[in-house]
Amino acid sequence: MSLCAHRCRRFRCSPITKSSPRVRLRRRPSSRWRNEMQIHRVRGNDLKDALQRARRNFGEGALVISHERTSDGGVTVAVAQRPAQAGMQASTTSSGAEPAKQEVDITAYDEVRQRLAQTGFDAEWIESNLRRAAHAARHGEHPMDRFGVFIGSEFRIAHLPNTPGVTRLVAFIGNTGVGKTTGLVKLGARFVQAKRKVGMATLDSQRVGAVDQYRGYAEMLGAPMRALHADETLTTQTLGAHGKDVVLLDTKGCAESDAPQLKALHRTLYDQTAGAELDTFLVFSASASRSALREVTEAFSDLRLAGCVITKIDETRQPAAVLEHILELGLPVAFVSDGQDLGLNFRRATPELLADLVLLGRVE
Ligand SMILES: Nc1nc2c(ncn2[C@@H]2O[C@H](COP(=O)(O)OP(=O)(O)OP(=O)(O)O)[C@@H](O)[C@H]2O)c(=O)[nH]1
Ligand SMILES: [Mg+2]
Repeated sequence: MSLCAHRCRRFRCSPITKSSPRVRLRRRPSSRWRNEMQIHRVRGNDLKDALQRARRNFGEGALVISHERTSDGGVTVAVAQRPAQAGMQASTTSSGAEPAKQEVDITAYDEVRQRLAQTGFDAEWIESNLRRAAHAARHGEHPMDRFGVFIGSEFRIAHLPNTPGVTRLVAFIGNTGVGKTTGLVKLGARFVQAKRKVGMATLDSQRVGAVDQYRGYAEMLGAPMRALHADETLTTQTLGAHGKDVVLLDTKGCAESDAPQLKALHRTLYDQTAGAELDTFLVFSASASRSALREVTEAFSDLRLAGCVITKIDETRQPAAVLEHILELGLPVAFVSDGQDLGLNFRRATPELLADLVLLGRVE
């Protein structure tokens, strides 16, 4: 087993993917919800293996609430654990006396605490998450390993369906200049490399130069491109989606003014029976402020999002605001972009990569 840069052993704990990839934003879960129940997702080679791991990590009293098969043939189980149970489990493995009342010891987590402060997390977030991580610690586990695994498994990873005969319309939405167009082109390059039939379309047709820029990228990828006007009905025909595996739909920045049009787009596409499915991803810049993140999320809160993309992680060593925001929303992460280069720097999100971001402020 290898150690990653923050001494987190790669292991098989990962966020569960819901059977339906689309999610509604979970707006600010109340602290009551958080305090009542902890949900953990544990992955194993098969159901038996996953259950054994869950039992080992979270105790006999943890309640299995769901299980599902993953694309690589494994199984992920979701288990619920009440804080009292977690406290009991932590203490039974140590002294055994007064289990539920005993406070978990986090004095060994100073190095983790310092790392998290450097990445920009605030003290309250740090202490509460250190406690949650420490509750499920196993004997002899290094605090950095424990926290890396814990926090990686707190993120949800976006599911990217690939159904033969169904065209996926992948739309990137978000604030101006966050990297929507660049991200779609990088994604397009991955699809082309994987020999998928790619189409491109843009709703950003009013801004000077935007259509020409996107057309240039489409030519570079060898993909046909459609420029759509704001009042155009968005169908598989107008989007040029027929016969394509995927159509990459660019949108214009400035969240608030896009929202009505995108809501109409969702309605139009969901009403259609033609084989096309829309996956909308909200794009966040890693250096965005907490208020900007809240604003854009609010603007699109009625949309059914498939997940989010984090861009520009190369521009900051303190991505705490965006990571906290995503965790709070429970929004699945699809990709992480760390550079301007179109051919590189667009990675599929994984629990390990997100743990790197939390603990190091960068990906390795
Ligand atoms: N450093 C860095 N720059 C990026 C990244 N992604 C995009 N950019 C740059 O950010 C700038 C804006 O990118 P765009 O893709 O045009 O952003 P957009 O969201 O489409 O912008 P609008 O269409 O104007 O709303 C460009 O200079 C990109 O090269 C990234 O991951 N890292
Ligand atoms: Mg753009």
